[in-house]
Amino acid sequence: MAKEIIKAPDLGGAEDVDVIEVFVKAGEEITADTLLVALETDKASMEVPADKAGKIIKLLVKEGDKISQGTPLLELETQSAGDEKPAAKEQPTEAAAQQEAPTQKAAAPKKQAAAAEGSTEVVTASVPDIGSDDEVQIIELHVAVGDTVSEGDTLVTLESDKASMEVPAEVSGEIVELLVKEGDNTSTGKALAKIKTARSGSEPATDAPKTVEQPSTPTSTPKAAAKPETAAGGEVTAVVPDIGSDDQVQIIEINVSAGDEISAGDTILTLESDKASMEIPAEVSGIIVKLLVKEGDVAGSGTKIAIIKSADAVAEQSAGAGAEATPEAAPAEASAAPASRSASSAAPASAPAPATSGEVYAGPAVRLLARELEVDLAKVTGSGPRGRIQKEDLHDYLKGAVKKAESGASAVSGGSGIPAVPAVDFAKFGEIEMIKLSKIARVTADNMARSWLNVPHVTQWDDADITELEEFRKALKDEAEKAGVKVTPVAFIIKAVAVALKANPVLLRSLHADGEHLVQKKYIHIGMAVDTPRGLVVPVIRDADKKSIFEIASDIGAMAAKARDGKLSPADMQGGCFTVSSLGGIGGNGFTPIVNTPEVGILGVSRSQIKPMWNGSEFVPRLMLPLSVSYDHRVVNGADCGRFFTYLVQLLSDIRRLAL
Ligand code: CAO
Repeated sequence: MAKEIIKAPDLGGAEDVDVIEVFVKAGEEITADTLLVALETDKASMEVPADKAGKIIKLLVKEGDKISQGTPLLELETQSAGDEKPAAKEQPTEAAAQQEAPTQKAAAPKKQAAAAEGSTEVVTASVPDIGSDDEVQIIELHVAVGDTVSEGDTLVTLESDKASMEVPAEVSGEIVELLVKEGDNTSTGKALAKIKTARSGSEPATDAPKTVEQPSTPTSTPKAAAKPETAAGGEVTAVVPDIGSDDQVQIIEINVSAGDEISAGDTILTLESDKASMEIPAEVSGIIVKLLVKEGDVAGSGTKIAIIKSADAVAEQSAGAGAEATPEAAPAEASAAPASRSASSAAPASAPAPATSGEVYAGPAVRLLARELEVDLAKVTGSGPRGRIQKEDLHDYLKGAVKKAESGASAVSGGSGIPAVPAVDFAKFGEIEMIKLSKIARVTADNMARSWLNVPHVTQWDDADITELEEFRKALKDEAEKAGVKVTPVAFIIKAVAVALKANPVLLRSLHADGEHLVQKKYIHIGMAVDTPRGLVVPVIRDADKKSIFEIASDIGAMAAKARDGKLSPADMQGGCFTVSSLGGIGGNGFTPIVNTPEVGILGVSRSQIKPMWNGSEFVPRLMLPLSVSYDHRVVNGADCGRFFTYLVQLLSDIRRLAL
């Protein structure tokens, strides 16, 4: 056992980087690759993994802090030296002098140690030409020391702010040493791992490890587009830059349209090979006059992809030209461009923001996972700070999609071919905050949508005269207190509902899942909607027809308390035949409750108020309780519900009838 301070690794030279998320907490046991924090600069976001296993004693950073290389992140109680990842020693955790030692230097002495052994030789796998001198991040290690790899197996995944790429092994053999770890930065030619490979008899033994030349793969990171070709009229032709191979790769997304105004660096399109995806940025600012390729086409280094009228040319044109066409006779697409831009700017404010991968706010690990799972991150709602997409958001999205697919519903529309509600970028209109839905809220949303889409609802209204009921209830106050219960109107309502259901058993039916039978329930369990800080829950009061008002009042108090304390068990919420949803304690004149399917009826209770009622000779003040009942018209006909409801209103208006 030893205490260590885990510090921020090399952040690619960035200083004062924002900590946007802390993934761990004090007391937590972590492994050597647990993600600790997410960081963000104005250019990129990155997740910092642990390099040691152990128990977190104390966190030394919090969300919102700014950190640089070497900033202490947390205090860790490590188990033993054996828990460390081989590359962890390169992570700066000790003195400042060590922090400054670049990882590549740390790898150098290890090369000496990795000499040829017997009939095997050790070769060093390194980063192939990635098409630029820039550093890229290692976002995933696909191998561990001791793994056997075949030629072509992926060793690591690299990611820049524009592309990701997998680096394959050039030789088959056993990984004897990893020279990098996740989160490290690397670049063309840098060593990644040592692979012990069987030497064929004809090959000379090599004492010194050799650096394996990686094949040129279509996985380069085009940080800057190739110089565009300039044509007359200030138009330039954007081309695919050198992608590190002569291969043609597929265009998987076009990120702009003709008429779009773009800035240098904006992504024009995204290419994807079997090993990498890369975004091709514009080299100049201006207006897209014409796209020369479409999604699904293939492209390679030098392929012409778009004609852009440079910003300078646009400015000159609008300064110099009147209403007439420009003398250089811009192509039709060019003159159409401003028109199509103004058309798009006239689109309604609520029009969905175009979801391009460039607009997605997610860290490299999430992006990688999304690619593996073939999830369009633009469709995933982020719950992290400032809407950042986290791994759990991706999982939630997939779970939802699978659930909807399994229930035969459309993933985006809720089923029945109903058009999807478009996503809106609300942040465009003002400050927003993303609030994660609680599990209860998500379940409620699913249940409500399922009921609303499946159940043909009818809602009927009436007022019950509860003047005498209220007088009686108030008279019971002392007695109820002695019995240790609070009797609100809801206890009477649930009792009256139970009696009315017994007299009208149609409302106690459910459609059988086979679609050919009705299930007639011979018990009367009433669900009661309870509003809690975590969302709406519906505990069930069993055998309400057999219980006294005090017993029901006691059940209401107990169930409501359990619900608000989050202590309801699944059994507490199962088996209901009919639901009562009371907003009487809050207010309102009436509402249309949604049937809690597979139940077939639900009563909505609003707030009672004194109203002038005609008694045959004069208006008298009476306390009237607004009620609404919604029912499933597949099972309950209007007349069935009418009889039930009228009887219920009679019971509440004359509670002596409850005793009949
Ligand atoms: N008219 C006038 N006053 C009423 C009333 C009515 N219909 N119903 C209740 N009240 C009064 C009660 O008598 C109580 O008054 P006092 O404190 O002066 O005695 C007060 O309103 C508060 O009642 P309550 O809400 O604490 O208790 P309740 O038994 O009426 O209701 C429960 C219990 C669990 C149903 C309720 O607390 C609740 O959660 N309601 C929300 C249900 C809901 O969200 N439904 C919507 C579902 S669809 O989205």
